[in-house]
Amino acid sequence: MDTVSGGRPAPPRTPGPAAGCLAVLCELLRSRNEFAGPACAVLDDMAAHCREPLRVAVTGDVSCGKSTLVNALLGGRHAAVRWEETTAEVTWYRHPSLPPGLPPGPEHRMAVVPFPLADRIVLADTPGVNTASGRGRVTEDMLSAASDAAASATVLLYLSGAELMGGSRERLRRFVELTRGEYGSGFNIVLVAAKADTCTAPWPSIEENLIAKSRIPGVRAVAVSQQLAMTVRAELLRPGHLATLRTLAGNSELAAAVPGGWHALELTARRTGVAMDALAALAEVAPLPCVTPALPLVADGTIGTLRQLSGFWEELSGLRAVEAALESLAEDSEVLTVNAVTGRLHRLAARLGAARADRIQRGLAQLRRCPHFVALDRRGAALHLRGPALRSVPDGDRAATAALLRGESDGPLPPSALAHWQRLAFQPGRSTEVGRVARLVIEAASAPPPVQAHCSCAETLRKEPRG
Ligand SMILES: Nc1nc2c(ncn2[C@@H]2O[C@H](COP(=O)(O)OP(=O)(O)OP(=O)(O)O)[C@@H](O)[C@H]2O)c(=O)[nH]1
Ligand SMILES: [Mg+2]
Repeated sequence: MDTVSGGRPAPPRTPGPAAGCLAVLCELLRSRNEFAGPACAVLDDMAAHCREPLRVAVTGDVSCGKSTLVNALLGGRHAAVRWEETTAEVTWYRHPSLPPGLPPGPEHRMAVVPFPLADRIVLADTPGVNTASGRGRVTEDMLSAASDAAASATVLLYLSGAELMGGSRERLRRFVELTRGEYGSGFNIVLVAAKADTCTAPWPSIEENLIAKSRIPGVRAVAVSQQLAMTVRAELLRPGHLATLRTLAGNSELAAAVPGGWHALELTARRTGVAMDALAALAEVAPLPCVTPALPLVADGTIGTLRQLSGFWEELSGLRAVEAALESLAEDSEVLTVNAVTGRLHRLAARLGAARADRIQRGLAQLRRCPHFVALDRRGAALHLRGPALRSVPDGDRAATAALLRGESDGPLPPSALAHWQRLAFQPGRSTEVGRVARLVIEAASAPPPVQAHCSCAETLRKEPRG
């Protein structure tokens, strides 16, 4: 992870030049008299959305462990965690150097925390979607087209159990609609099989099942024990925990009782005269199913220090996989953010009536001619290469094509890859998205990357007659 000295995060990264042009459009619209009133706040937030690192919201049912995961990602106990409905508002955790900004909606608040990924993401903790108190409405608003806060986050970390219930599928489907770009979406969703330590099935099979059940192309899934992740990242491990692990590892009767759960361990501990408070202290920081795989490594000396234990549990917790997914999404922050904010602008236009809608549409049409947007179109297509619709393209050809579309390769596309795309571009019966990607690849293979040094969006947009 990128951190500057002292463990502080590197300076925040903005999504990129196309998002910058979209921010200019939002700011110019906001400065016009005809957009005075409630639309101002929404346009302000859209401009901020374009200028901040990737906005990620952690969502899911009440008490599924959202705040625990947020704390693990933040590396400290910032969000309250309890075994009952707890989180009552949306909190956006942001890099200390970002402008303070205004919260995207009522019942949202901002908090400054220098967490490891703060240079690449802004992280929101949210109330559970199915609260008894009704506070989940603020989260549902972020996922519902009718609200100004809809798609105020670009990426969802959606927590569920090992199964994806109907309500969750419907929410995810709506979010895809809110944030989809030209080439479809789903690339901006990470399904988290939460409290995976409580599941008996192997974690990889849970992840595969979630992806299949979501029926959303492009989603990723990670099984996570957030409790273990928080223990490691919030540095809650103490020498006493390691000493208790050694006691368990050195006593075959006790070690055999651990997989049976707390009750079995308690009975055995009482019989063998082992102190219960030490076992309870260990179980508080590490769910017992995560203790089991550590025991042989403690016994054979592979885990001999707190640092080694911490590294082992960090990997086991699934947190690194979540961070890897977020880092990879942050690489596509520009295209994902522009998709989300463009959708927000279209929905605002639909609510504001014909004259103002026309003004917004003219601005967006102008942006589509901007060289940064042409480049972005290609990056969007590169993102689509990761999805299942293009699995027929061999891996090597896919990698070469992605590099070409991202402007990262100088060389020509291998002839085999070009032939593949030519076939896909004009094959009848192909989905329009596949055909569109294929035609973009062919265009990119024959035309140099668009010049990105300068665009005149801001000047052109400013010349629009004032209302
Ligand atoms: N077994 C297990 N329990 C966990 C895990 N993560 C969290 N918990 C427990 O689940 C309970 C709820 O955790 P929270 O993080 O507050 O859940 P939340 O989703 O933020 O809850 P709300 O804010 O009320 O919606 C707490 O008692 C946590 O200790 C985990 O990975 N495994
Ligand atoms: Mg919470």
